[in-house]
Amino acid sequence: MADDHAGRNLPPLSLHIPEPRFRPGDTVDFGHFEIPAADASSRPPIDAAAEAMRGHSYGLVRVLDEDDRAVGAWDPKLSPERLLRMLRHMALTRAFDERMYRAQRQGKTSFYMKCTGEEATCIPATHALDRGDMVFPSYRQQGVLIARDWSLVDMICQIYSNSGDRLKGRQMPIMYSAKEANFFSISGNLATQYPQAVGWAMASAAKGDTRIATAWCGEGSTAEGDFHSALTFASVYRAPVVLNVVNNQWAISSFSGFAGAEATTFAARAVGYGIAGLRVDGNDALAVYAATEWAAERARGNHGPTLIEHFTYRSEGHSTSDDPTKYRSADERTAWPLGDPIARLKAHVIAIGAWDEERHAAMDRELAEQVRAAGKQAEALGVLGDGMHQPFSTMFEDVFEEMPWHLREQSAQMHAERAVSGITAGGEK
Ligand SMILES: Cc1ncc(C[n+]2csc(CCOP(=O)(O)OP(=O)(O)O)c2C)c(N)n1
Ligand SMILES: [Mg+2]
Repeated sequence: MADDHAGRNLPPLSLHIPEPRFRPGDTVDFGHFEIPAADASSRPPIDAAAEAMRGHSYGLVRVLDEDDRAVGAWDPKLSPERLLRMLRHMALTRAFDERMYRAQRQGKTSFYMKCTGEEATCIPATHALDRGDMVFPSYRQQGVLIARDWSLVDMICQIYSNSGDRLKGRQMPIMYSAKEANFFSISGNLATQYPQAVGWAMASAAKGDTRIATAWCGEGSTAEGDFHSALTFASVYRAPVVLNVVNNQWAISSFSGFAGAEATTFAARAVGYGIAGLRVDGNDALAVYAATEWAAERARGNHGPTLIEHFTYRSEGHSTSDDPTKYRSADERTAWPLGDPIARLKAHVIAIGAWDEERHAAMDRELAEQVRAAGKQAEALGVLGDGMHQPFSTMFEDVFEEMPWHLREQSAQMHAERAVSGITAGGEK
């Protein structure tokens, strides 16, 4: 066949390869990032048509202004008691992260992930939900468990895969599961929690229940197919679900541009699916509370799902296995213009006269001691660095109510082979 383009002297096709603005050693300037005024965003009625909310997918819902005051239509007007409880949960999460990070460095566990700088993306959200609402978290939402006053000892036993670990050492450290806290098991397979949350929400509606579902994933994870099929189902059936995207701008060493951030916002994914989208200052605890409250009320009133993008910054490495100095400028953290979420909430409660530096310092000391004591209690039940604390045979249990023949066979074979190697059935070595 003749080549239609022959002789037309067209330029060769090429691809656009995204490149982050700053690399190690670069001077960081976030001047291109326009921050709207804290009172700039309107608060639509909870039954607003999705298309009327287009602007909210490209704007930035904010509440705390430059003088640390709560302003504008989104001010959730929380009591000082509620603000201080949120502040305490955020500070406890940071203290927990600090200690567990050090525990990993001391060889007590193999792996840990911090959420430093992102505490406001899930703790105020949890405060705005009902305790019965189901949470489908990613691996960086330890703050949800802490905001639901879950036992720190239980969390650390899981991190140490010790004899107190309810999950019997079968999950990677930090992949918690807490049914009583309505906190679904964390999976390392990115975005799987999105279809699960939408499915749970649809089942809740099908049963005529009143509980809604929520999910969190990172901005990088929005590139997964699961994210998109979940949004289709959520839109078609108007599932009662709140879908959170934590845009911390990094997916391990890949910057957000590889998930589409150069072309549009993550909240704007909602526009294509015909659902409500809100882009929120993820370091403003009051804005996150207000957005979640709005979306939860919308879902509970059968007005449909909401996609919330929390714009924030991953202050530290992706995990204890990562070294961010290799791929991004060290100045990004300090130059990030939306500040630190704990410092901002603290400044607000001080500005309204409900708190002061002395009480904050005393609280930090108390929380560090609470985490230390929980760590000691968990350590008494063993640490991962000392070897296995659960009998091998448990690895075949608990999936089926009655163990099927092929698992019985595999279990017997394992015990036989270990016996040949001179290892006892429950032995750890
Ligand atoms: C399906 C799948 N692909 C790849 C990975 C490896 N992986 C683990 S975390 C991660 C980065 C995710 O980044 P993001 O979604 O932005 O979340 P963040 O870590 O920033 O919270 C990748 C690629 C995985 N766990 N699952
Ligand atoms: Mg990310």
